[in-house]
Amino acid sequence: MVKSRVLEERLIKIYKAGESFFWIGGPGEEAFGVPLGLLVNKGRGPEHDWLHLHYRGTPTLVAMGMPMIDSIRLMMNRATDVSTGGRNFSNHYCYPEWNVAPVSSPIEVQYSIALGTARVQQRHKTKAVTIVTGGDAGTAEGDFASCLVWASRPGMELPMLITVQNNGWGISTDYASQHGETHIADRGKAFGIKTLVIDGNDPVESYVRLKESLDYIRKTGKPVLFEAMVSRLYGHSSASGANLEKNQACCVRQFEEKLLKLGVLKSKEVEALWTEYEAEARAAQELVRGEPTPAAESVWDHVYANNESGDWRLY
Ligand SMILES: Cc1ncc(C[n+]2csc(CCOP(=O)(O)OP(=O)(O)O)c2C)c(N)n1
Repeated sequence: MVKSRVLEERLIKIYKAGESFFWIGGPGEEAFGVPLGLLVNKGRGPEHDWLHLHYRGTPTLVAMGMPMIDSIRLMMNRATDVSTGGRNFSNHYCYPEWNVAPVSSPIEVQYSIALGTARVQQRHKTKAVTIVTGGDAGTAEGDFASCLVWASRPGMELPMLITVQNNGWGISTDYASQHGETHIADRGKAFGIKTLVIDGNDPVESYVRLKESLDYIRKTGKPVLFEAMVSRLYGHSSASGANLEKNQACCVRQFEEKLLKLGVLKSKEVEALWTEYEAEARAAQELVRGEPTPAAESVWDHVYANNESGDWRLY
């Protein structure tokens, strides 16, 4: 959680220093995103979990082992960026080797795209799960409703962990003025989908409930609609300033205080952790500064699946 937070705060500094064009990311969602990343059955192909993340997915990928420098290369639009070759913006990751689908800028389309990989997993009779994430406001889009319909057809249920990270905002529109339902997860009940709402600022609760849900999906092949209440720690994006919102709960500091009180960690160890990750992030930024931006000829790369064999029917 600390590693992901330090990385995201470094991305914001890069934006504020004028070394990037735009920032959007996941600080405030570490207590949900990190447990999710730790629980993924990571790999390529239908035997492994598929991830259809949105633009707040850094904590999940850091927990899966993404090096900090990958995120910084994407942020600084360098040709060395493994996700998009420097052609997309922050947090728009893509890792085919881990079944991580490209993050989409149009919100919510990932919920209907995810149905496809879940259907493949079902057809291959694997124990793998398709995981899809998104925010609360986006659930107003038809793609979210389509996802609930197709994931729950009787006898054809799909192995999907459908998550909503509810931070109470859609840019500047507040949750309370838009939702007649008490919880977004309640919508799943109409489709017979197992639902739950959790405190996404508590990493222990997140881990336990995510594990239970993934175990249930692997066992039954049926979907779960999982709503995690989270913070939006630096506002929506750089478009709203990317400044620390002091009235929002900070899951990293809260968990740190808990571990200090319990004697699991000493304050010196906590300090060392922040310092070590800060040094790693700075060194990565300095290295990336010297790397080239994409050449004009690469403009069509990654528009269609590129692979060595030329066969794009990979699955
Ligand atoms: C189809 C589409 N409509 C509108 C936008 C502009 N937009 C980007 S983020 C966003 C708000 C999303 O809010 P929410 O789903 O709650 O996620 P959050 O950003 O709060 O995590 C909007 C409206 C977009 N990117 N795509």
